[in-house]
Amino acid sequence: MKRFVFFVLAVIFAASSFAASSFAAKRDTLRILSIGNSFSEDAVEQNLADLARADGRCAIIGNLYIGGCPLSRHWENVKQDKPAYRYRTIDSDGVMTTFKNFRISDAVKSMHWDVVSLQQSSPLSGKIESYEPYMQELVSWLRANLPSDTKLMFHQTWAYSANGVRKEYANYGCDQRAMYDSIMVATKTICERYGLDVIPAGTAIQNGRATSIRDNFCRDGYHLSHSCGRYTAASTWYEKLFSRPVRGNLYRPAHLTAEQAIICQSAASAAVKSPFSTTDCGFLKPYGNFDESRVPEYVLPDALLSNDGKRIGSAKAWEKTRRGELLDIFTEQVYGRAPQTPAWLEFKVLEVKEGALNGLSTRKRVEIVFDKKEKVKMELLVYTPSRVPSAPVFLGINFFGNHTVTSEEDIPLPSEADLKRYGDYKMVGRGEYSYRWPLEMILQAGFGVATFCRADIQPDYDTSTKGIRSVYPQDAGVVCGPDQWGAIAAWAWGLSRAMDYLCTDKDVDASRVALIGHSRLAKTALWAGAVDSRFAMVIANESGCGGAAISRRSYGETVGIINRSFPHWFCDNFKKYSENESALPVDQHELLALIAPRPLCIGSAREDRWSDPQGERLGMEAALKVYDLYGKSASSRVAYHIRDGRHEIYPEDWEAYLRFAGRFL
Ligand code: GTR
Repeated sequence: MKRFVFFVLAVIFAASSFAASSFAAKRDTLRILSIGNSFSEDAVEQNLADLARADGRCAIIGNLYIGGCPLSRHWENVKQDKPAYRYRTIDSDGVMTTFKNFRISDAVKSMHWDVVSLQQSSPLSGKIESYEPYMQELVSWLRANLPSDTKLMFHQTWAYSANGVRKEYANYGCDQRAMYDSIMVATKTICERYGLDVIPAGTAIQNGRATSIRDNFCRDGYHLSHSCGRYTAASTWYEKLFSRPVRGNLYRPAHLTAEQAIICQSAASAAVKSPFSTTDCGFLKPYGNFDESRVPEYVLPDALLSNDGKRIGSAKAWEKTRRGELLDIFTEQVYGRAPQTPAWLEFKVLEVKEGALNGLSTRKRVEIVFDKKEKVKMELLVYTPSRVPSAPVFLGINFFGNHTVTSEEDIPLPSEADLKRYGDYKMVGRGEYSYRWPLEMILQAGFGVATFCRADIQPDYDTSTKGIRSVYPQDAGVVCGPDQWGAIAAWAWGLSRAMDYLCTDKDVDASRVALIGHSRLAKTALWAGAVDSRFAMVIANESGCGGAAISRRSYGETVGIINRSFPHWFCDNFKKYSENESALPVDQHELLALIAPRPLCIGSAREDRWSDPQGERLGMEAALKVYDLYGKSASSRVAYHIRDGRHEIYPEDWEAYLRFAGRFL
């Protein structure tokens, strides 16, 4: 088996690989082997070969991958000649091949490498004591087994996002600068000790963080984003290895603007010149427009003009033609297409507790299972007022887990398996977000609350290998392509599945379920309310861009900014409208109109200019046209709530929302 794989590999690399070349003499083609983990995957697997090709060069790449692999384990694998790697190769045509169960020794022998890189796993990257004796062993083994002209290098990895949530971030006091500085000390020491050249991706990322891209280089707090993050690391590898200026290289992946590409290239190039300390590359300009006088002139799409140019003049015509047209456009161009209600759905009531919260509530924990293998299931926490047979309920997603919305000790913490399923999720303390869910106040007002954690449905980073998006197969063209659902559509789908359960709970009046959400989860509440008319009301607190705010205003967070910072929230088609809002076939007032004639409350905070309070209010006002179709009093079902202060949801917001809900439910 081992021999066979080796043979296949040799054939794949054939033409360009075995003509021995010296690193110094022949730089047009470089054969690069990385002994790494997911951080080398981020750096070498996506853009490096393309950058080389755009510059008339060729990078042949091998990445020996084990997720999170530290130097100690690489050395163990060498000693035991363990077939422990996923080995991914990119040949001279840019074709990627994956080999399972691969040995370092086979990869090392498979071709005449120009460069071989080593790296430490990120939790240990700034811990110099963790490098030895493995570095010494690995360097001497590699030197003994590689041709003398192969250059050994060290891949300097990056510090986590400042607000990173990985638990190992604590190794650095959860301080990005401290992590960066210790990586510099460790990599400089190691490179000097073994006479290695450094590939300074860590410094490149840090340089980039001081530009207008800011701390948006990681997709989950530590792995690089598929846009600016990976591009910056690959640019660093390119300039360092090929000794070619990366600035001006014409290759840039989709979703990266020309301006971002030059910033990433500049950050990389500066790092190659000064690998162990940051360089100010400039490019720091206000991120987003906060100046009302710079809002461009725009014309809002007319919600009451159908695709074939007919004027919609009645609620009946709206429901018959126009509503469906707008839903289709939002699905295809903004949020993406979600699968149907699954044929197989199971509700497991895990616990019913009478008299919870000092007697105020009946509390239930309900598991909703979507697939027979139970790969994805969600846990709904439901509070209904004690001894009320059929109560109205607020349904909303929480950010960090059901245990964070309440201090009750008997709500289980997420298990290790849950955290893994969520994708290296930080455990947030019990009750830490209870101020966002004033349960007693809500229950005393006669309402229940149902909530689940966003990551239970879909982790909040750029992945389709976890969460519900990984369960629904990329089949039948339903969920692939540029209208493949993003995380907001996935979370909204989860809200509908929670509703499926609520319809079966006798303590709940399913005709009086109000959706509520804050921020990204307010965008989600709006979309869920638009798609699923079983929801009787929608309350969107500070939903901003992609929520209630008019996109054409380009104020605060813009379509371009949100697409680059959170590429996974919307479908790929939405990327077409970055810096190009006037081309959008819809604007967000039409999303709000899709909720008509049901009650709708839009909430803003004055200091939350990022969410564009004015744009949220204008969105709401422009939606009234559709409510008006339902008669004189219909617009009284729409309300706008604004308070002083910053982006948050406080009990005082809930007071306003409870008053609003009390009028209608
Ligand atoms: C911000 C994002 C906003 C908003 C917010 C949140 O970083 O730019 O669109 O959704 O996150 O969800 O907290």
